[in-house]
Amino acid sequence: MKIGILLYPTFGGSGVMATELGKVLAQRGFEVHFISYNIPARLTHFHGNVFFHEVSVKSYPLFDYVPYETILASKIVDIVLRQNLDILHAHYAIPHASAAIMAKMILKEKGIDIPLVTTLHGTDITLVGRNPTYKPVVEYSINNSEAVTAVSESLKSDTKSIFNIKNEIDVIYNFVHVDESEKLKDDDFRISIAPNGERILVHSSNFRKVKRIEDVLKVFNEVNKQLPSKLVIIGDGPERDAIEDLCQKLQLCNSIIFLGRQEAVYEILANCDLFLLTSETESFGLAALEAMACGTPVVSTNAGGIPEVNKDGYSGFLLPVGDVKGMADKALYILSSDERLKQFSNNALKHAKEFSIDKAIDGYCKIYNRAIASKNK
Ligand code: GMT
Repeated sequence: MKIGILLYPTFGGSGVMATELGKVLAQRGFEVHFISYNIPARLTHFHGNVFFHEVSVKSYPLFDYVPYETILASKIVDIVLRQNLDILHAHYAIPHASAAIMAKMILKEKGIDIPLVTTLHGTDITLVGRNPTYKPVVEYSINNSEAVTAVSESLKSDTKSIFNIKNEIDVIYNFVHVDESEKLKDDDFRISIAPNGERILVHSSNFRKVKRIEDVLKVFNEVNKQLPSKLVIIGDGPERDAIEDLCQKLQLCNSIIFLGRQEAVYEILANCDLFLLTSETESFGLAALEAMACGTPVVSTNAGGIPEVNKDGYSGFLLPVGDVKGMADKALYILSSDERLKQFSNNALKHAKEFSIDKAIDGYCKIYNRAIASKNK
């Protein structure tokens, strides 16, 4: 089967998942065509059966804003015709599903009826998509896709309550690679970050307001008062300056290490003791699952789909959004005993295995076949 995957090429969860999915599909014999304005961040090596098509964004003096969606729709038409694609899979409704809908209409006039599968990732529904500026287009795109998937039950239910949805939404959880964590243990990392044997807490995100990174610092501050610790922060984004200012204000700069964007995220996560996820809303929380897959337990908020990923009292703990004291207490509970930390680490790894690649791929393959069959009726 030849599939066109439309995605954001950045380190955001939707782009990461779309790239990982494409790589595994390619291993299983699919011909995968990634279509985006840049090479996907997680496409770091050569993979057989994988092709990348760059959407080149050309400006014109008349445009204050380049019409990316129009350029993308034209590119999709071009690639479907040239490569003879069987199916399109859009990750994130805006603008991927909507551009694909436009491409489908153009292709239909040429006698090609290509099916579209749209995967909703979260902010395309909960933050951006529900905004009246986008809502009618997002709703139309969902209702005119041959199949729609959401990455959690929570996101499915949000989508149904925000929009007037006429078709089925299947839930396919995000997946994770779990076989590598032991191989990634690295004493040099621990010594360089925590030379005096401190515990290492970690957070990874794109530094957007929704992540409430100020709470990560506040939780860490409480933990550090009682148990000498270090905090590693992976990622970058709009809130970075504000967070670095807060770090200074709390006089924590000697204990917090900002690593910026990193490719080898698993290597870092596998050598930390506890992951903090303080988000206001999160449809799934892929960052938490990646930590768990590295044997790192998670203290998180209970927002959105996070409870479907992090099991309270088992792989970590869930607390209400903004409950800094509660999160700090639970972090201290896990970190203050070697035995307990080991138990939570084992549980986290075990629970991460539930989110297997095989389950997700089987789910997507069924949906691709169903979408294609709907065209042959
Ligand atoms: O929130 C992010 O960091 C990025 C965002 C995205 O669209 O790339 O992530 C969303 O999709 C991820 C993958 O499915 C989910 O794990 C995240 O929970 C979701 N983010 C939100 O809902 C805020």
